[in-house]
Amino acid sequence: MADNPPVVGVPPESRERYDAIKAAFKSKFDANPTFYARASGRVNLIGEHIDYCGYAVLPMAIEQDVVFATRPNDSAKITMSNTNPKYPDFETDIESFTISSSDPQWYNYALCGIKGVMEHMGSKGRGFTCMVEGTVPQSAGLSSSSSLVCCAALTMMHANGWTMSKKEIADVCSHCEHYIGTEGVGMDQAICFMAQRGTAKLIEFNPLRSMDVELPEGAAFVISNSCVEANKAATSHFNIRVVECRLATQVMAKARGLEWRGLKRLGDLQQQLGLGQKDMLGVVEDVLHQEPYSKDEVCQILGVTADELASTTLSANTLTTQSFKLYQRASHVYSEANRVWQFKAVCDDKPTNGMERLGELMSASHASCRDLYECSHPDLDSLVDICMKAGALGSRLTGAGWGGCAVSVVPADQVKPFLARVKEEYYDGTSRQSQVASSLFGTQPGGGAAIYTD
Ligand code: ADP
Ligand code: NG1
Repeated sequence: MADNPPVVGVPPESRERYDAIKAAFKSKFDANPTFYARASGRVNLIGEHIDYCGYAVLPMAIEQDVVFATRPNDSAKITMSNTNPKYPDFETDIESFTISSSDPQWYNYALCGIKGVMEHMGSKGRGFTCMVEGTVPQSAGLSSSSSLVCCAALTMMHANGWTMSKKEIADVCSHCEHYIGTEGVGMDQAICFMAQRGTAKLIEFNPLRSMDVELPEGAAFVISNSCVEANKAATSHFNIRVVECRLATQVMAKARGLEWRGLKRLGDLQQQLGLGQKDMLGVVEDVLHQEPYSKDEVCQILGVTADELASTTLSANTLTTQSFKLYQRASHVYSEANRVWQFKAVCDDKPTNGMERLGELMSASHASCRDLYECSHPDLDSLVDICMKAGALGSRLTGAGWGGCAVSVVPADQVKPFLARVKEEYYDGTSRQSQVASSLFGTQPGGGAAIYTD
């Protein structure tokens, strides 16, 4: 079926890699895999930290991916091994496993995808043995964790002969990472399944839908990793931002006389008020103050106790957070949501200065992430500055931030000198030098998750 993740032969250009994964499987399990699931990472071109507020984002899939070489069996066990020796083997009974949110071990991400599919299908299904290999840089904002979750979900689905449309499995996966304690929802899993080679996608939520975005000819997108790792599940930065956006929604809803308890996303507030995105910046100015809100003040405004706030708004790892920057976070979200549509309009209209316009929007996005959302990192800021001096027309952090990668738009004929200069100024002569090959690379819109067979 056209709308399901495709089941196709291993692409000839990837044959060598898949033979190596197959050999690793054979040497570990003394049998051959019967299929391979693959799910790629992504780079978000613009629209950061707004998916969980209900706003559209604009990512594309990258070549780097996660592969599960798999052999289903009737043992009622899931057995996972990883080609990277830093990840220990794992085996569990399919009937009963728990996912620890306080210990984001690699296999817990896989279990998130497996559990999500089991619950959706209402069946435990059959067991399988798999060898996992991943090439997505980790904790770098390129969605390695979601690739692992989505790949495991796809494996579980195919191993059991179940089928789901791309949208259905993306929806299932978008909630799976909650099992490991991350409050995010949407972008990574949607692009993972809905990506198409050659085009970026504008992705909208509720309901999930996507539109192709043709990037300007002559524009290259280059990823550079600051090499500062930021693990979402092991820290509370990410969930604090989700909660700050919820609180901003609720405080503004209350000020505008709306029933605030049911409102969790800044996008829902906009809908309820029937205003445009830019008008929402006026509401932020009118209602919210720039000084951080204390927990007591928020409780007072909403008329709830701290315990009630915990159940209406907070997440497990934000229960002790005492200070919330509501004005700054809401200002970022509404302005960033607007930049996504401006970016798409430039791609659609193809003005002569299209690349420069995209660059301006990307740089404005970075400034907003850095100053209002405070999700950057000093090394990442300095990498973005180096990219701009090296000839980028715009450069910004991509993904969750607090480290990880920048994405820059560079005229295609300038990529070579750009790469040389960024290498020289950010990587050479530092501890990052040895990682430069996997940290600095151009990228093209890649394809969506798929099942490959020999
Ligand atoms: P990202 O921004 O890359 O999604 P996260 O910090 O959310 O970063 O997730 C990174 C975690 O995902 C790693 O610490 C690891 O547990 C898991 N992971 C990602 N890729 C792999 C892989 N190829 N093999 C095993 N675990 C992986
Ligand atoms: P990464 O870069 O994978 O940590 C996270 C969220 C996205 C999105 C971005 C910020 C998850 C699984 N991923 O991405 O949905 O909110 O941060 O734009 O929660």
